[in-house]
Amino acid sequence: MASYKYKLYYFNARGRAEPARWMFAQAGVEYEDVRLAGEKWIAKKPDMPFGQMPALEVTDSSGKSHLIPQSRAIERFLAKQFGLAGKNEFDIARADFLNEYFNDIFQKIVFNKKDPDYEKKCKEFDEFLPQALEKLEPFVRDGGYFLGKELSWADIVFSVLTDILIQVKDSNVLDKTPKLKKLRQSVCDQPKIAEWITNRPKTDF
Ligand SMILES: N[C@@H](CCC(=O)N[C@@H](CS)C(=O)NCC(=O)O)C(=O)O
Repeated sequence: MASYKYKLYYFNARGRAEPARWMFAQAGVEYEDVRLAGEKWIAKKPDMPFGQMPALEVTDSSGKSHLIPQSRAIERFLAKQFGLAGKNEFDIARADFLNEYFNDIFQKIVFNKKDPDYEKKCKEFDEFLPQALEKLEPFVRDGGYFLGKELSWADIVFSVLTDILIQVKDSNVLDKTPKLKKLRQSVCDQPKIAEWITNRPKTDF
């Protein structure tokens, strides 16, 4: 593993930065968890590629710093650094395509209660979600994770996503997909991830 210094910039929320935080926890790698709000965010926004967060600042051994925006680019980068990307090119592609599908699910979650189409979108999501989970269930391999016995960033991103699903839907959301339920539990039971979940800052989302 290259010896880099990491700073992860995001708001004081789990949101789109949380999978990266779980990956740091699992790898046991130190980083600065920078949480910006108000004036501090307004001052920093112009420095952020695309004016958004999360962004990961990586300082290499020569002191040069590299700013990586976009949550999934950050996760892919960390997956490669931490040995969570998959061991061969097809497993790497499998973790990639699963993560694209998780993002499809994430983007359909209706967070904004003030949206005039809130009820309609919630209804659509309620119909979509069980079908999406059913489609994912066969992708859990015999070893218990999406790539088999080996934990990957796909398992981590999925488990963070299910946290949100449990919060916005209900705690039984995975009851009809036992393999996914077990996978999530195995990820949450990883000692370093469990420690992060217990000690992380408490935020609404
Ligand atoms: N596709 C980007 C989306 C980033 C994004 O939407 N960031 C939001 C927070 S979740 C943001 O920075 N909002 C503040 C702003 O746009 O000023 C990613 O996955 O990182």
